[in-house]
Amino acid sequence: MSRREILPPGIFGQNRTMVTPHYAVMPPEGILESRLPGLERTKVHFQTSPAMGANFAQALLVMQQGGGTTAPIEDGLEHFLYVLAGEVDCEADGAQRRLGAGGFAYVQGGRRYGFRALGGEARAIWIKRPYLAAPGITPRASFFGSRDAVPRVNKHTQGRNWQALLGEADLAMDMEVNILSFAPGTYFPFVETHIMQHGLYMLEGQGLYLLGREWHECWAGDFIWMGAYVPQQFYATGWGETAYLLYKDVNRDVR
Ligand code: UGY
Ligand code: MN
Repeated sequence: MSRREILPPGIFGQNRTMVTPHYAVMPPEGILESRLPGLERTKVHFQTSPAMGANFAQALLVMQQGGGTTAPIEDGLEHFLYVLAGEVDCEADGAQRRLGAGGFAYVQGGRRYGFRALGGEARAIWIKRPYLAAPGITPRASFFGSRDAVPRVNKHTQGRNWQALLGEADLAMDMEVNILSFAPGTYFPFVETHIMQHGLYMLEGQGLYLLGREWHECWAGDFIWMGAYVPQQFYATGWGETAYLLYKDVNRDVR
């Protein structure tokens, strides 16, 4: 009997999953599905939630043809929906948009919205959290956008570009969602340690992620949660461009 036949897969030598109080690395195959009332023909693969220590929830939604919300969502939270594949018909605050891959919707806290995969199976990243109001600040209204229409900005590091899907330094927002892209071999100029948390979904490519004191290998489809202050650094490997979708809580004081 070969070694492969006697060992269950993914236990010795090849298990990349790591969940600690400060961060988590989760390859997609181990993230089992949930079903939720109000979502039909939709598998919800929760990647993080307050149960992990996160100040937001993030899930991969896999919607069958015709799947999605059965009635408008009204949970008091702000939402972000980013389509990875397929087409999703979304209605938010009375406006409608068919979102293809790279299309997204931001839904202002407490506003009604819904979505359906009418053109076949669709996959999307779903982020939600309570909106943190701030004195004298008017919250931003719901809006739609698309990855292609958001400028790629090179801030400082050669080979590393930002797309700020929800804008940047907008005090009306308490979160950002950015796409960071890396040319092969690119790495951060320093190890970051900051108060903001992250939810990271690897869109394309691969690399090595430093979290705390350990390096983790990450591939497209993986999820990473980074808690506040976790030391972080990324080194893109492989031959093509690497990109990840990155949630970040911003613009609010300690409470
Ligand atoms: O903006 C950020 O905090 C980003 N540079 N962090 C990260 O990619 N881990
Ligand atoms: Mn960071």
